Amino acid sequence: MIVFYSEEHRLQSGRSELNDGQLVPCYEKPARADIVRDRLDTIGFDPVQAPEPHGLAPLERVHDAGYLAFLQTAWTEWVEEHGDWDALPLNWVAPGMHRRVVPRSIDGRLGYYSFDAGTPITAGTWRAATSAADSALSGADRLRAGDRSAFALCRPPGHHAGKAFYGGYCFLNNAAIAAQSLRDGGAARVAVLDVDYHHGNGTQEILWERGDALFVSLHADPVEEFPYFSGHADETGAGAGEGANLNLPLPWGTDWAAYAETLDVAAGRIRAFAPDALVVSLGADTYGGDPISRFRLLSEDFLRMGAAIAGIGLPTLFVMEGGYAVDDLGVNVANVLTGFEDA
Ligand code: FKS
Ligand code: ZN
Repeated sequence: MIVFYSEEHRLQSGRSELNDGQLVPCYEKPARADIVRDRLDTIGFDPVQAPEPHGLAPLERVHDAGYLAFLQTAWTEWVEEHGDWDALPLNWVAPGMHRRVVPRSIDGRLGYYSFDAGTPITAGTWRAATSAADSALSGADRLRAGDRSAFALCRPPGHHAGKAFYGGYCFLNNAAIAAQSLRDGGAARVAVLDVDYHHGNGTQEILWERGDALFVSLHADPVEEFPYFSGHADETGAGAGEGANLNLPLPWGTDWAAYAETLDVAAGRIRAFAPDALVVSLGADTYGGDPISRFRLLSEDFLRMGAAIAGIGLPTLFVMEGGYAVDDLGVNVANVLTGFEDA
């Protein structure tokens, strides 16, 4: 399984996020990708390659042009206004207010295009985010060339980013961009399986009306967990996409026994959809030791997760999402990949 990884991930290194009422050091930090890379080296996993640059076109297939333009200039505009400190939004639209007019003010536009205060835009955000999308796109290229699997070690992550919004540490939706690229490369149908602890609200929004792309997600129930306003079981898609969205919310405290049963349900739905390829949004924040999450998977459970995903029997692109127990993240992510390969 080829691994795509870009050193440019380091350019996204935010100083702080707003968490539990305090500005705290960002959980989503460069050490996350480093430790996964190191672990793959240690176990002698398949080669790591830098991604090919794919340019703007494949991003424009998924994201709004105005949003992409905003992301490219936001940092420069912010620094001119406020100086050299992470750009964080402070205001959002509420019911009865209006989104008709895109604010000219950079502060107004940060709020317009985001949904949380945990996702700093920094000097290197655009380059890091595009390098992650390039890794996902390079992985999709490998599947198209006939590989059984590939791993895109993306950072920053992507599954909370929608057509025209960022949040939850995500700017460009790497998984959706890869899925779209597989479609454009000739796959008639694709499925995205999201095993990150948090609901992939961005992927859901992007694929909501799509009958050619199935989105299936296991995640902490939004009644008690971020992103709170997306991820309920009755969200099933609309229009041509009605029935092509399956949310499987699980309670805090979920362990492997309950998780595995639900993963079976997910696998059954994916097989019934009969896609040509599978994209896995791979977060390891379902781990019991994760500092911001509340599931109870053990490191060896991730081997079983990889084997279960292999059992779906599809060409599979793994795309890195969350996971914040940095010391154990390398082992947990590598376990999914080796569990898949050894199945
Ligand atoms: C905890 C607050 C948590 C934000 C959580 C973001 C999760 C991001 C992620 C991704 F995969 F995108 F990285 N706030 N008190 O793990 O889903
Ligand atoms: Zn997550």
